[in-house]
Amino acid sequence: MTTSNVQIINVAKSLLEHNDLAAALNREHFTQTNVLAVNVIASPGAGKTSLISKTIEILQNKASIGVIEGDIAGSIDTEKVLAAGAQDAVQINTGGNCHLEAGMVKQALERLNLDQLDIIFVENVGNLICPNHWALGEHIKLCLASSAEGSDKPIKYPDIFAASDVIVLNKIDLIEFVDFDRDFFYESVRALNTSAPIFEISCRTGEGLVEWADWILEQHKGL
Ligand SMILES: Nc1nc2c(ncn2[C@@H]2O[C@H](COP(=O)(O)OP(=O)(O)OP(=O)(O)O)[C@@H](O)[C@H]2O)c(=O)[nH]1
Ligand SMILES: [Mg+2]
Ligand SMILES: [Zn+2]
Repeated sequence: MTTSNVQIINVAKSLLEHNDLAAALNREHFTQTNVLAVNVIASPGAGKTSLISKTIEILQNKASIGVIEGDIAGSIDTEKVLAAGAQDAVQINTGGNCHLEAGMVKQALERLNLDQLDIIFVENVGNLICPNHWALGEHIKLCLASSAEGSDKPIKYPDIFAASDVIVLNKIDLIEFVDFDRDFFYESVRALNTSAPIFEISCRTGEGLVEWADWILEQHKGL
Protein backbone atom coordinates (compact mmCIF):
# COMPACT_ATOMS: atom_id res chain seq x y z
CA MET A 1 0.00 0.00 0.00
CA THR A 2 1.36 3.41 -0.93
CA THR A 3 1.08 6.27 1.56
CA SER A 4 2.18 9.03 -0.83
CA ASN A 5 -1.30 10.63 -0.99
CA VAL A 6 -1.99 10.41 2.71
CA GLN A 7 -2.56 13.80 4.31
CA ILE A 8 -1.40 14.12 7.87
CA ILE A 9 -2.59 16.81 10.25
CA ASN A 10 -0.13 17.27 13.08
CA VAL A 11 -2.59 18.22 15.81
CA ALA A 12 -0.02 18.53 18.57
CA LYS A 13 2.11 20.95 16.53
CA SER A 14 -0.84 23.08 15.52
CA LEU A 15 -2.15 23.21 19.10
CA LEU A 16 1.24 24.35 20.37
CA GLU A 17 1.51 27.02 17.66
CA HIS A 18 -1.95 28.29 18.57
CA ASN A 19 -0.89 28.33 22.23
CA ASP A 20 2.29 30.27 21.43
CA LEU A 21 0.24 32.99 19.74
CA ALA A 22 -2.06 33.31 22.75
CA ALA A 23 0.98 33.33 25.05
CA ALA A 24 2.55 36.18 23.07
CA LEU A 25 -0.62 38.25 23.55
CA ASN A 26 -0.65 37.52 27.29
CA ARG A 27 2.96 38.55 27.53
CA GLU A 28 2.27 41.83 25.73
CA HIS A 29 -0.58 42.46 28.17
CA PHE A 30 1.68 41.76 31.18
CA THR A 31 4.48 43.95 29.84
CA GLN A 32 2.22 46.86 28.90
CA THR A 33 0.78 46.93 32.41
CA ASN A 34 4.26 46.59 33.97
CA VAL A 35 3.43 43.29 35.64
CA LEU A 36 6.16 40.66 35.98
CA ALA A 37 4.69 37.23 35.19
CA VAL A 38 6.28 34.13 36.72
CA ASN A 39 5.33 30.60 35.65
CA VAL A 40 5.99 28.33 38.64
CA ILE A 41 6.63 24.74 37.56
CA ALA A 42 7.31 21.84 39.92
CA SER A 43 6.17 18.36 40.78
CA PRO A 44 3.20 17.92 43.15
CA GLY A 45 4.04 18.93 46.71
CA ALA A 46 7.48 20.46 45.99
CA GLY A 47 6.33 23.68 47.65
CA LYS A 48 4.91 25.97 44.93
CA THR A 49 2.13 27.39 47.10
CA SER A 50 4.49 27.67 50.07
CA LEU A 51 7.05 29.62 48.01
CA ILE A 52 4.38 31.97 46.62
CA SER A 53 2.84 32.52 50.06
CA LYS A 54 6.21 33.24 51.73
CA THR A 55 7.19 35.61 48.93
CA ILE A 56 3.92 37.52 49.35
CA GLU A 57 4.56 37.84 53.09
CA ILE A 58 8.15 39.04 52.65
CA LEU A 59 7.27 41.57 49.94
CA GLN A 60 4.03 42.79 51.54
CA ASN A 61 5.20 46.42 51.75
CA LYS A 62 7.26 46.35 48.57
CA ALA A 63 5.16 44.73 45.86
CA SER A 64 1.53 44.05 45.10
CA ILE A 65 1.23 40.37 44.16
CA GLY A 66 -1.51 38.51 42.32
CA VAL A 67 -1.75 34.76 41.84
CA ILE A 68 -3.27 32.51 39.20
CA GLU A 69 -3.66 29.02 40.62
CA GLY A 70 -3.85 26.02 38.32
CA ASP A 71 -5.20 22.78 39.71
CA ILE A 72 -7.10 19.83 38.37
CA ALA A 73 -9.76 20.56 41.02
CA GLY A 74 -10.34 22.51 44.22
CA SER A 75 -9.44 25.97 45.47
CA ILE A 76 -7.29 25.20 48.53
CA ASP A 77 -4.19 26.92 47.16
CA THR A 78 -6.09 30.08 46.21
CA GLU A 79 -7.45 30.27 49.76
CA LYS A 80 -3.88 29.89 51.08
CA VAL A 81 -2.34 32.67 48.96
CA LEU A 82 -5.22 35.03 49.77
CA ALA A 83 -4.68 34.29 53.48
CA ALA A 84 -0.97 35.06 52.97
CA GLY A 85 -1.91 38.53 51.68
CA ALA A 86 -2.18 38.20 47.91
CA GLN A 87 -3.72 41.34 46.44
CA ASP A 88 -5.87 39.18 44.19
CA ALA A 89 -6.08 35.54 43.09
CA VAL A 90 -7.97 33.45 40.56
CA GLN A 91 -8.34 29.68 40.58
CA ILE A 92 -8.32 27.76 37.32
CA ASN A 93 -9.68 24.23 37.52
CA THR A 94 -8.40 22.35 34.49
CA GLY A 95 -10.82 19.46 34.99
CA GLY A 96 -8.13 16.87 34.33
CA ASN A 97 -5.70 18.72 32.08
CA CYS A 98 -2.18 18.19 33.45
CA HIS A 99 -0.84 21.67 32.56
CA LEU A 100 -2.05 25.24 32.12
CA GLU A 101 -2.44 26.71 28.64
CA ALA A 102 -2.20 30.32 27.51
CA GLY A 103 -5.95 30.54 26.80
CA MET A 104 -6.70 29.60 30.42
CA VAL A 105 -4.38 32.33 31.67
CA LYS A 106 -6.07 34.81 29.31
CA GLN A 107 -9.41 33.99 30.94
CA ALA A 108 -7.90 34.45 34.39
CA LEU A 109 -6.46 37.83 33.36
CA GLU A 110 -9.97 39.05 32.54
CA ARG A 111 -10.77 38.65 36.26
CA LEU A 112 -7.65 40.45 37.55
CA ASN A 113 -6.94 44.18 37.69
CA LEU A 114 -3.39 44.26 36.35
CA ASP A 115 -3.07 48.00 37.01
CA GLN A 116 -3.02 47.22 40.73
CA LEU A 117 -0.36 44.49 40.52
CA ASP A 118 3.44 44.36 40.25
CA ILE A 119 4.00 40.61 40.05
CA ILE A 120 1.76 37.69 39.08
CA PHE A 121 2.74 34.18 40.07
CA VAL A 122 1.09 31.50 37.98
CA GLU A 123 1.18 28.22 39.90
CA ASN A 124 1.11 25.57 37.20
CA VAL A 125 -0.39 22.11 37.71
CA GLY A 126 2.10 19.90 39.59
CA ASN A 127 4.09 18.29 36.79
CA LEU A 128 7.69 18.58 35.57
CA ILE A 129 6.98 17.44 32.01
CA CYS A 130 4.39 19.08 29.76
CA PRO A 131 4.07 22.53 31.43
CA ASN A 132 7.49 23.15 29.87
CA HIS A 133 6.00 23.00 26.37
CA TRP A 134 3.00 25.25 27.00
CA ALA A 135 4.07 28.89 27.17
CA LEU A 136 1.71 31.07 29.18
CA GLY A 137 3.18 34.46 28.32
CA GLU A 138 5.45 34.56 31.34
CA HIS A 139 8.61 36.65 31.62
CA ILE A 140 10.20 34.12 33.97
CA LYS A 141 9.96 30.36 33.93
CA LEU A 142 10.72 29.11 37.43
CA CYS A 143 11.63 25.49 38.09
CA LEU A 144 11.12 24.57 41.73
CA ALA A 145 12.73 21.40 43.00
CA SER A 146 12.74 20.11 46.55
CA SER A 147 15.33 18.05 48.36
CA ALA A 148 12.69 15.47 49.34
CA GLU A 149 12.22 14.49 45.68
CA GLY A 150 15.88 13.48 45.39
CA SER A 151 18.91 14.99 43.70
CA ASP A 152 18.44 13.08 40.44
CA LYS A 153 15.51 15.15 39.12
CA PRO A 154 17.62 17.26 36.70
CA ILE A 155 18.89 14.03 35.10
CA LYS A 156 15.39 12.58 34.77
CA TYR A 157 13.56 15.75 33.71
CA PRO A 158 16.26 17.67 31.81
CA ASP A 159 14.02 19.82 29.60
CA ILE A 160 12.49 21.91 32.36
CA PHE A 161 15.84 22.47 34.09
CA ALA A 162 17.41 23.47 30.76
CA ALA A 163 14.62 25.89 29.82
CA SER A 164 14.13 27.66 33.15
CA ASP A 165 15.21 31.23 33.88
CA VAL A 166 15.62 30.53 37.57
CA ILE A 167 15.85 27.37 39.66
CA VAL A 168 14.79 27.21 43.29
CA LEU A 169 15.70 24.31 45.56
CA ASN A 170 13.20 24.10 48.42
CA LYS A 171 13.07 22.06 51.65
CA ILE A 172 16.78 22.43 52.36
CA ASP A 173 15.89 21.80 56.02
CA LEU A 174 15.31 18.18 54.95
CA ILE A 175 18.59 17.64 53.08
CA GLU A 176 20.25 15.61 55.83
CA PHE A 177 17.18 13.39 56.31
CA VAL A 178 16.66 12.46 52.66
CA ASP A 179 20.28 11.90 51.55
CA PHE A 180 20.11 14.69 49.02
CA ASP A 181 23.43 14.92 47.13
CA ARG A 182 23.91 18.67 46.69
CA ASP A 183 27.05 18.42 44.51
CA PHE A 184 25.38 15.95 42.17
CA PHE A 185 22.33 18.23 41.90
CA TYR A 186 24.44 21.29 41.03
CA GLU A 187 26.61 19.39 38.54
CA SER A 188 23.52 18.01 36.81
CA VAL A 189 21.79 21.39 36.66
CA ARG A 190 24.86 23.20 35.39
CA ALA A 191 25.37 20.60 32.64
CA LEU A 192 21.93 21.62 31.35
CA ASN A 193 21.76 25.29 32.20
CA THR A 194 24.82 27.44 32.78
CA SER A 195 23.14 30.76 33.44
CA ALA A 196 19.98 30.42 35.56
CA PRO A 197 20.49 31.58 39.13
CA ILE A 198 19.91 28.86 41.72
CA PHE A 199 18.36 29.76 45.08
CA GLU A 200 18.36 27.40 48.05
CA ILE A 201 15.43 27.99 50.36
CA SER A 202 13.37 26.48 53.12
CA CYS A 203 9.76 27.61 53.35
CA ARG A 204 9.74 25.97 56.78
CA THR A 205 12.72 27.77 58.39
CA GLY A 206 12.72 30.83 56.14
CA GLU A 207 16.33 30.28 55.07
CA GLY A 208 17.22 31.86 51.73
CA LEU A 209 13.81 33.45 51.21
CA VAL A 210 14.88 37.08 51.60
CA GLU A 211 17.62 36.67 48.96
CA TRP A 212 15.11 35.05 46.61
CA ALA A 213 12.48 37.78 47.24
CA ASP A 214 15.07 40.53 46.61
CA TRP A 215 15.96 38.90 43.29
CA ILE A 216 12.37 38.66 42.07
CA LEU A 217 11.77 42.29 43.06
CA GLU A 218 14.82 43.29 41.01
CA GLN A 219 13.38 41.43 38.01
CA HIS A 220 10.21 43.52 38.31
CA LYS A 221 12.20 46.74 38.46
CA GLY A 222 14.11 45.65 35.35
CA LEU A 223 10.97 45.03 33.26
N1 LIG B 1 10.02 20.50 55.68
C1 LIG B 1 9.55 21.33 54.75
N2 LIG B 1 8.30 21.20 54.29
C2 LIG B 1 7.87 22.07 53.34
C3 LIG B 1 8.67 23.11 52.83
N3 LIG B 1 7.97 23.77 51.88
C4 LIG B 1 6.77 23.19 51.82
N4 LIG B 1 6.68 22.17 52.70
C5 LIG B 1 5.53 21.28 52.92
O1 LIG B 1 5.36 20.49 51.75
C6 LIG B 1 3.97 20.23 51.53
C7 LIG B 1 3.57 20.68 50.12
O2 LIG B 1 3.74 22.09 50.02
P1 LIG B 1 2.90 22.95 48.97
O3 LIG B 1 3.41 24.35 49.07
O4 LIG B 1 1.44 22.73 49.17
O5 LIG B 1 3.36 22.28 47.62
P2 LIG B 1 2.78 22.49 46.14
O6 LIG B 1 3.92 22.32 45.22
O7 LIG B 1 2.04 23.78 46.08
O8 LIG B 1 1.76 21.26 46.02
P3 LIG B 1 0.62 21.03 44.90
O9 LIG B 1 -0.05 22.34 44.64
O10 LIG B 1 -0.29 20.04 45.54
O11 LIG B 1 1.33 20.47 43.71
C8 LIG B 1 3.23 20.99 52.64
O12 LIG B 1 2.92 20.09 53.66
C9 LIG B 1 4.23 22.02 53.10
O13 LIG B 1 4.06 22.42 54.44
C10 LIG B 1 10.01 23.22 53.34
O14 LIG B 1 10.80 24.08 52.94
N5 LIG B 1 10.39 22.30 54.27
MG1 LIG C 1 0.11 24.17 45.45
ZN1 LIG D 1 0.05 18.24 30.45
